[in-house]
Amino acid sequence: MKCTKMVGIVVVAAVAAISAVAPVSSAAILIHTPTNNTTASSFLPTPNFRGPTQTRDGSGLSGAVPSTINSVADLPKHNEAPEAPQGGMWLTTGSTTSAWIIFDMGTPVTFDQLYVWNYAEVAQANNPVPLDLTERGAKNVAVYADNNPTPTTLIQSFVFNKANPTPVGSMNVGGAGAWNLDYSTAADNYSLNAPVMARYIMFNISSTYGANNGQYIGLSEVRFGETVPEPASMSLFMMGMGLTLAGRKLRRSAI
Ligand SMILES: [Ca+2]
Repeated sequence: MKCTKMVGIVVVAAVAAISAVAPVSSAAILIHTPTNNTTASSFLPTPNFRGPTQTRDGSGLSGAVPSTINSVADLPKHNEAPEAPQGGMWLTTGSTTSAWIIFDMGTPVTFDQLYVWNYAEVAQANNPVPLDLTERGAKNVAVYADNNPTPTTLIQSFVFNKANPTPVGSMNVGGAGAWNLDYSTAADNYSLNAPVMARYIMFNISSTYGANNGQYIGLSEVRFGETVPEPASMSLFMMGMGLTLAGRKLRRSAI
């Protein structure tokens, strides 16, 4: 009888200890990157090339995109020097009031999170006054997704935030070519009401934040997230379950 009590105390203490070290948050997010087969209704050609694949190739990002994150804060920022906006973003041709971009994931993937770095061009080198070209960012966006190359299944509609670039370093407005600072823009996170499994994902963009400098529409970078149980907390949970079951068995044996 004394032995049974001791076993019970040890098991309870062990389970309590495991619970104490288990992470509070039990979710991690897998990041899915579209393939290079990403297309759009239009894009600026060379020499100002801003093709749709520049939303999936990491261009403009300050670092590599992790394969797993815990929150949007784990994603790198988009850094864009005003002299070289063609390096890292997608932009339609001008006089465009709506646009679409279709991401081919290569194979059906499950996603329940969108990560969007909206269009973050700040100014042009030859302009004495900075133009707010973040107005070109996608605003009203309907997300379609299924396994058709042109998806027809409406999943959910969003209002994307306008990019909010933060200057890196001190502002220099000394004249042409003097916009020599970088701008840093964080990703925004939008959650779907329920997970979706699809190969093709389309953003149908019906508005922007303004018509500054010719009514273009663009995005800087996009990723899709899949919320999954944290493997570490799952194994700790299983260990706890195992100890509890072992304790019950021992108690039964002692009786
Ligand atoms: Ca980019």
